[in-house]
Amino acid sequence: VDLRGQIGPITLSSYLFNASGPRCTTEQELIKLGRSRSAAVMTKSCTLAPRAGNAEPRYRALPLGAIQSMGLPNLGYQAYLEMLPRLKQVGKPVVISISGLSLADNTTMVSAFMASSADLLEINFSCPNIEGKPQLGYDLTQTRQALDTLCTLGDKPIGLKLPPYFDMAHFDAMADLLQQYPIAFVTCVNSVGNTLVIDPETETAMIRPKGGFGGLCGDYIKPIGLANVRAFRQRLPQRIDVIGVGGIKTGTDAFEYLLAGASAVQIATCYEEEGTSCFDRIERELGQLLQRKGYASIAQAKGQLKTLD
Ligand code: RRO
Repeated sequence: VDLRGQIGPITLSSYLFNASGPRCTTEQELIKLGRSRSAAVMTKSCTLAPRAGNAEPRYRALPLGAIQSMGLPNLGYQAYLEMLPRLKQVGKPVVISISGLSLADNTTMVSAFMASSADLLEINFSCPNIEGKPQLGYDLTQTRQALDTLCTLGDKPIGLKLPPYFDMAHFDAMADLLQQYPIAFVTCVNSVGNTLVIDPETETAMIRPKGGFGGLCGDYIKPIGLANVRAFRQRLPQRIDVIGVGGIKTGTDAFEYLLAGASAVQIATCYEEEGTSCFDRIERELGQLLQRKGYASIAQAKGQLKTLD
């Protein structure tokens, strides 16, 4: 079975790679990803300056996923620029995630990586965990302003990491805006922002930052991710790939994203919990499932979801 995925002009050796976030901050972690079955190396979102992130505890595993408010801990964009030649030596696409705290910061970083050996840029419009910084993707005017600038900075393919949307009018409005720009892909979805998980025994919030509000991840959000992939696939032109993320931990989960129209998928919480073996395992499970169903390739099943009317 041909399991190759696609992101814009780049063909991936398989359908799965790591999401920005877990275990992709240090050079050691990124080299390890490079040597794994992950089809690409995705970096933790970077900012202009290095950041330690929010106070701990800031990540808690839950029965069906996790809640976290990491607060953008990263080495600063110059460290990723500097290690890029060594990351590239592993011989697979390197995707740089960029999450500036302002449009000026994003402009500086996108310009710098446009002149680097990075293969793709994923600009994060959806971090929910920085106090005083609303998720850009929930503000159409600011999203337009950002794209007006960021799309003029170079020819390298760029994509956007989007927050989850929950209303058809919001899918319509964002898709209508995005198709006016030369972007190569969108990644759906970031964590479901500003959720609250309570430990009833101790009567306490599970994480410290922001009074316990944090991004919900894992199994809890798979139906939200699937809906966002499907809704954007139905609305965007074919030149824009939709990358799926949210609650993928088995080959069957990846297959559901494939039916919804994902060109590739990213693994976050499962990779955090299981490590790099998740890429081999899920790839094998997906291959076996496609074979059993008689599909010879990703392309044959992509977007083929059936509905009941
Ligand atoms: O670092 C984080 O707290 C974080 C980021 Br930048 C993001 O985009 N999504 C998320 O769930 N956490």
